[in-house]
Amino acid sequence: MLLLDNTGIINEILSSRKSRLQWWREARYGLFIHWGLYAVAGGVWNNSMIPGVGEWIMFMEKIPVKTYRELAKLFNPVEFDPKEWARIAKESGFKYLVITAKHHDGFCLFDSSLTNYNVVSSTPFGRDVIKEVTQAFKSEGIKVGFYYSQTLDWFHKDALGNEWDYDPWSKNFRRYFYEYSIPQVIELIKKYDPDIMWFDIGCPTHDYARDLRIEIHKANPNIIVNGRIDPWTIRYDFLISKDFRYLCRRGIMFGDYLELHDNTIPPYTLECDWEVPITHNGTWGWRSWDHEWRSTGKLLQTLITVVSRNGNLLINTGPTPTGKIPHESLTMFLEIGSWLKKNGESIYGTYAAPIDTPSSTIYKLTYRPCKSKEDEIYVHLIGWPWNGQLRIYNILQKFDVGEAYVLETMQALNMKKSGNDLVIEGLPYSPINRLVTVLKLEAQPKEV
Ligand code: JFZ
Repeated sequence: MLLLDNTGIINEILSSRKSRLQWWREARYGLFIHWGLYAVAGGVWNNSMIPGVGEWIMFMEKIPVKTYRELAKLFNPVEFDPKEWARIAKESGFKYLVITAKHHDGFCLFDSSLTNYNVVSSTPFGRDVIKEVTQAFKSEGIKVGFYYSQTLDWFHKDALGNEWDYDPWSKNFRRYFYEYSIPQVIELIKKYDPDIMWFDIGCPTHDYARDLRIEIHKANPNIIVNGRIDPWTIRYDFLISKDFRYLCRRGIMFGDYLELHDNTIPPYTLECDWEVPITHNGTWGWRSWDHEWRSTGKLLQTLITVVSRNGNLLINTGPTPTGKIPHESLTMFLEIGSWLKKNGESIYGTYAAPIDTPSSTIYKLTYRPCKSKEDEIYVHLIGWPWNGQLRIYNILQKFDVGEAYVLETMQALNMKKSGNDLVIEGLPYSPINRLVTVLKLEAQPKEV
């Protein structure tokens, strides 16, 4: 009987996915924030730098709950200003935010009625971070999502993960999942009204994922859920097959889109909706000693490459224990934001171009099909053609190109046909934009 009851709502969840995702597909660029008690540790424990990402320090050092929870008494981010975070995000061109409401350590960055192990009840700071951040970002027109660790919880005796404080054989995962995890997710939805629920690691089985998804849909059918709600077993198959197209077919069950492995860019276009989370340096949560920051140019190229293959990029920053966004992230975010102000139309609301482009080209294409006028093809010059000529391969197989110009200057460009290729001529001998120059083509699809 239970299955028959579920069939209707599951069909509703699946059939409404395309419309639910529309704003998310157009958004393309999201900000990921990992913040919690681990920021106080900052990757250091007992005067040693601890290997592994900062938010995993409790696990890496098998820190007992009674010791780790003492960090809550030190959590007092006196520089925390959610309106400043939101202004920076707006200026940086982010269209959505995902912030850790509860990571694997079990500490809640919101005022939860299910545990006092939360930022309001257990810290001298005493403010509801999720509430203030959600209000500030929504005021800037930025959609808001919550990261929630639904399976691992090193604080809760029945959750998976902590086998140094708790006997694994005495755990009752079902009790944790149905009496704590799902109720806390619904508490987040009812109190703070998120647009996305971002799960992690995966539920142990399809049944858990199904039941969690059904409760979310009942609470708010418009909430987008990422692919890591689905069982982690699917990922293991991928690790063997290394076939991202396999993940597209098998990886999305109760999630709305495929969540790729951290910092993993597929080498080709994926036909499904997908997102990849990436770090700016070597960690998600703050590490005081981690100065291995990726360059702005590298991260902008990553954004362009991801969108050119139909994906969304979720780029992370781990705020300091005082509540500041690291200045290296701030600088990078604003540099990319400045580029997006001039070239954002080549990213937001664009897709992979239906053109067979060799992998070694110095450019990446994005594409916006248009109903009422020519389609728009954007050519992102990752490299620069020293001889002033750019060959765009195979584009004339599918399109007639009417006009070509430099997007940010509107400078018209000469072009000539060469078989199925289009050759742009008269480019200056040095890049117009020091990061990435974008050309725009007005293209009419050929009748097939
Ligand atoms: C998880 C977390 O453990 C980590 O702390 C961070 O929050 C990251 C965004 O997500 O790490 C993962 C999760 C999944 C994979 C790899 C790392 N995976 O599917 O390979």
